[in-house]
Amino acid sequence: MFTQTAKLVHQHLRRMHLLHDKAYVNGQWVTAASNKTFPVVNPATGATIGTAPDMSTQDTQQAIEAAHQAFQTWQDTTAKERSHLLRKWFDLLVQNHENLAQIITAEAGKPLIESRGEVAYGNSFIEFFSEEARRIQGEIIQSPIPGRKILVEKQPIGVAGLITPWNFPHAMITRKAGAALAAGCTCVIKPAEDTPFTALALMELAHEAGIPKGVLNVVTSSRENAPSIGNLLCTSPLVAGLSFTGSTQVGKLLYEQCSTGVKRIGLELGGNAAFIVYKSANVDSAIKGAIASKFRNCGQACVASNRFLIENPIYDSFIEKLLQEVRNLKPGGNVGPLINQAQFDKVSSLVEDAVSKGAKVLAGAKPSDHGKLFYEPTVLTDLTPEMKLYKEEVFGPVISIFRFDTEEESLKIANDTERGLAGYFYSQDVSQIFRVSKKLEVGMCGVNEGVISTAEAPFGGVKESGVGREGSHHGVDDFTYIKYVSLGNL
Ligand code: TXE
Repeated sequence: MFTQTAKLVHQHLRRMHLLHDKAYVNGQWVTAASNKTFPVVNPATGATIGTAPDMSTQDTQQAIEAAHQAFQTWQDTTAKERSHLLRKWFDLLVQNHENLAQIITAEAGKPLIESRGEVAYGNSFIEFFSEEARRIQGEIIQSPIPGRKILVEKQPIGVAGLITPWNFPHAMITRKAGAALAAGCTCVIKPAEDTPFTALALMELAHEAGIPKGVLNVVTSSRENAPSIGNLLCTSPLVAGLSFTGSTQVGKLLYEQCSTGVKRIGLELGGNAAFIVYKSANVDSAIKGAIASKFRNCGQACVASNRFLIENPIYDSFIEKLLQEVRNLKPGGNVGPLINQAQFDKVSSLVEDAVSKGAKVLAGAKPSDHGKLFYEPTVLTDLTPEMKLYKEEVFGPVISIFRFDTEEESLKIANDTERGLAGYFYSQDVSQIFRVSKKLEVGMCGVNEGVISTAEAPFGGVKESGVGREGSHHGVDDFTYIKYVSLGNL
């Protein structure tokens, strides 16, 4: 069911049938067996835009069985066939670029320009994996036994469970599903409860592209049902592996659940990225990178910079220029809302904790009067390790600044975290670039750049930020297993 607000969204959509209020299982648009639904709210306006099926394990079981059935034939399609289907899906995604962006904005509240950017990024994974499908190759290893050959090939693992977050409701699905389909796997996707409609719009276009029934399935659910659905995906013998993007807390739980069946798991969890500016840096370029890295998606990105470390000689000029740029950020204009009340409360309480322990407020540090879930772009200095902001991912529009005197000190602070997803630094000293990029304990490192994600590069972290890599040719590894065939003489 869609509400009046959704009808406004419809008016912008050339292809109205992209908005679905039913889930997608075995090529069919279906309600929950219980007939229950849950509301989906636009965080920018507070309006309920519609309802989606509140599915349970019973519905998920059907989706798993459909995916398992579909795998029996999908695994035998040729790489070329899979590549062509993914390409068709990509072409439809491109044709519907604006429609998809409108849906993302309606349910995630992002400024339209950011949603358009996400669609381009999300689409690029389907394009990349349509090509990569044909490059999943094996090898022949020399055997010590005369006449024998050892053939090594990558085979699809089977049904993959994909649990995705709300911060990039399009791209987090295509990054996983593109790789899974290229590898020859089938999927059961559980999108975040905040953003089911983008997932369903992607399914409409996959359906139109001719991706066979059961190959992609989307099970929508409320937050209450997510744990039991997650548990089923982790423990069902028909599911071969799980790929999850979300909080570290839920990631750890799923890791544990997957261990019972020794199931494959890819985890892309939270980060706590350092953004270091050394004295040789081009400060203007660092400011540009800092703003993009921090305020994109209102700071709700796992690769967003969390802790800004500025070398003493350029500290004052950096802060001065930064504040000029922060004044140009407008909640409700170029900065969107936080996704929901829980995230809003998290940001407010982390800022309050820091301020109560002595952090100095240079900008913001309060709710914006633009709307309920909007928070003022915030700049804090004089941070200390006792403050929660030092260790926790804020996932909001908050810049926390630290001052340092030596490279050694900067690395000590940067690596003093359990997370290790992304890290950034600005420097024009070549030997420093090599030293620091080696020493930062992260899976992704931006040097003189603040936004580095692309379909061609392997995305993922170390420490508690997760296991596995998504995107790039490494992205298919989570969805394939290596089999060797030892070929003797006839
Ligand atoms: O995440 P959850 P939340 C971080 C960020 C954010 C925090 C909390 O720091 O502030 O996590 O966000 C599903 N079994 N990231 O609460 O709960 C849920 O339905 C199975 C980083 O939104 O992890 C949704 O589909 N699934 C991040 C998905 O997990 C469960 C992106 C993510 O929700 C489940 C988002 C369970 N027990 C948040 N509980 C990133 N890495 O980009 C929830 N889910």
